[in-house]
Amino acid sequence: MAGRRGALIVLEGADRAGKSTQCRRLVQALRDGGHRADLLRFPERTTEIGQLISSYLMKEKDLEDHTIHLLFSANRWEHVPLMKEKLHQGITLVVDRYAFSGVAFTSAKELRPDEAAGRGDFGSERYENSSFQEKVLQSFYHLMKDETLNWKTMDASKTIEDLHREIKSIAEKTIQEVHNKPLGELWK
Ligand code: Z5A
Ligand code: MG
Repeated sequence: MAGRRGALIVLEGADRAGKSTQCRRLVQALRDGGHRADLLRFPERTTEIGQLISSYLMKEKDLEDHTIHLLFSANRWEHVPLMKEKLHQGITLVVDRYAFSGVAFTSAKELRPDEAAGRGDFGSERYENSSFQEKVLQSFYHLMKDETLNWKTMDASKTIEDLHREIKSIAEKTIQEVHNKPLGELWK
């Protein structure tokens, strides 16, 4: 409907929580329900900045901590004009990680930089070890105290189907609630 904006729906969480699975399912379900919806992910590895980030995560490249932090941030900023345009056009954006990951991962490094690298058992990418992920989680809990953002917590141990139903229902409600509200700005 004319003048209705889309909602910005971000899924955040620890490694392997099921974010990508749920983002894909949500976009499909929203489209099936007649909504206009697009999927975005960060890092978006296809841009030049994204390729640098990807080689850092795959440990092919070493980058200084501030440098990689700013590259993750730049990778989001390079998509902001398109994101705003889509939201104004009434397209809901389902985003697989966003600026909260940027804060949570960098601040987890600052807590104990010595533990940031070199542990196995999770996956082979940088950051994929359980003690680091625990710090990331604490950082997410801290960020969730910001009541200006409409956070909902999901229990990622539920089945894919149950989580999908919950997330879809929250997303549909949110789309209705924000459609005539102006776009806000994060951390301003
Ligand atoms: N990072 C950063 O440092 N700074 C930033 O600014 C940003 C990111 C934006 C890469 O992110 C890294 O970048 C990440 C944060 C950092 N480092 N870490 N960790 P990524 O998003 O590309 O990758 P990831 O999030 O680490 O991992 P992931 O593999 O994408 O996890 P996921 O998307 O949450 O999970 P999934 O792929 O949907 O599911 C994983 C598996 O579990 C899969 O086999 C599913 O079928 C299964 N699954 C999913 N849900 C369930 C349920 N409910 N039950 C059982 N099994 C399930
Ligand atoms: Mg993922």
